[in-house]
Formats: sequence, C-alpha cells, structure tokens
Amino acid sequence: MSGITLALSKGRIFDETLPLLAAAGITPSESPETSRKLIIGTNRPDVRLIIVRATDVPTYVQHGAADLGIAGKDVLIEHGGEGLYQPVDLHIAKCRMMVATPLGFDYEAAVRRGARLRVATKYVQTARLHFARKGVHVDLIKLYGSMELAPLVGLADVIVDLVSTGGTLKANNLVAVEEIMSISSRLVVNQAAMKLKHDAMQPIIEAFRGAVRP
Ligand code: PRT
Ligand code: MG
Repeated sequence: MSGITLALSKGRIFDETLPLLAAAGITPSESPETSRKLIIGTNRPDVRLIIVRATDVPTYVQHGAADLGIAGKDVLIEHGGEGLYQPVDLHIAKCRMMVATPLGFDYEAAVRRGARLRVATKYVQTARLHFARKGVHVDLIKLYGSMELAPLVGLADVIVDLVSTGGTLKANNLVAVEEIMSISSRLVVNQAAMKLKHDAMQPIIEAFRGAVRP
C-alpha cells in the first residue's frame, strides 16, 4: 500500500480527531458511527482510515498495518509502545487515571497499615507500577470493563479506572482517592513507515501538531 493508512477508534477519539483531520485537508467519506465499513476512504485518494478497537490501535500501527494511529496514553502504556514513535500529544479525549474506592473505605489508613489490597482494573501495567512505587502490596484482578462493579460485589477493595466527569463513580457510590496520571491521546507512527513514507507523512504530522489546542 503506497498511500497512508490511519487507525482510529469510534466514539470520542474519532469525534475529536475530525478537526485535526480537517486541518490536514482530510475529510472522511463516511462516518464510522453510521457505516459498518471498517475501511473508510477520504477526499484524498492517498489517505484511508481503518476503524479498530481503541486498545488495538497500537498493534495495527506497530505491525505496519496502519502507518499512523491515535491512541490514549492509557492504551499505549498497557501496549508497551514497541515499534512506535509518539511524536505529538494531541490533547484530545482527556481524562485522569484514578484509584477509586467505595464511599467510607479508608484508603489512606489501609495504605499506612500496609494492608494487602485487591485491585480490579483493565490497566494492570499502570496499576502494578503505581502500587509498586508506593510500596503497597496488591493482588491485581484483570477486568475488561465495568470496573465500578467490582468493589460493590466484593471482588476488589479498590479499582483503577479512567475518570472524566466523575458521573460513573458517583452513580455507583465510589469516590476517587488518588490520581495516578492525567491522560490524553497521542499520535503514533510506525517506525519503518516514518522513514519509507516520510514525504507523505510529514505534512500530516505537522498539520496535526499545528492544530493541537492544549
Ligand atoms: O469502549 P471500548 O471497550 O471499545 O474501548 P475503550 O473504552 O478503550 O474506548 P473508548 O473509545 O471508550 O475510549 C478511548 C479512549 O478515550 C481511552 O483509551 C481514553 O484514553 C479516553 N477516555 C477519555 C476515556 C474516558 N475519557 C472515559 N471517561 N475512556 C474511557 N472512559 C470511561 C471510563 O473507563 C469509565 O468507565 O468512562 C467512564 C467514566 O466516565 P465519567 O465521565 O463518568 O467519569
Ligand atoms: Mg469505552
């Protein structure tokens, strides 16, 4: 494929990427929200989009099935980032990685007395590193979604999850007790494509960089 392939996920990343694409002179020919197509053309014959799960974006780019992609820092940490350049923080799909507990659970006291914590999360690498740095012993329980449920039914003491409005925590009587890091989405680039397709990719990367609104 001599053109450029960009990997995106549906939903908030796609929505927030549209203005960046526009800045690069790229208009998708249909919306992934209404179309079932997984390969979407654009107004530019040399640029196409592929629509994949958010967690799969780094994998497609790492293996060169896409030249470029957009992925959350959360996803990139879990993936490990091998084979990828991360040239631009796009400041989109922002949120915070937090530790949350049921209302009334004294997290600080549990940490102080060296309790072993059961932590449910989709973000096991991030959680492992965070608690190791704090010197807290944890049993990590890997989940694929709806982490908020785990402490309510006794599966875990705390969760590590992304929080944006806080509405989901509140609705489930949970409270954020510690921020691990702030999260935004990054442009990722296949390292070989960066060399082989440099002349075609560089204007797109620069247009994205110029359109970032921190
Ligand atoms: O949904 P799917 O299982 O396909 O995958 P995904 O959840 O990884 O994808 P998507 O599109 O939902 O998220 C893509 C990226 O958006 C993530 O990788 C994050 O970098 C970023 N992002 C920004 C978020 C949020 N904000 C966010 N609030 N990702 C998830 N959430 C979830 C959070 O996990 C929690 O369940 O929203 C819920 C909390 O939201 P509030 O507003 O109630 O606090
Ligand atoms: Mg989601």
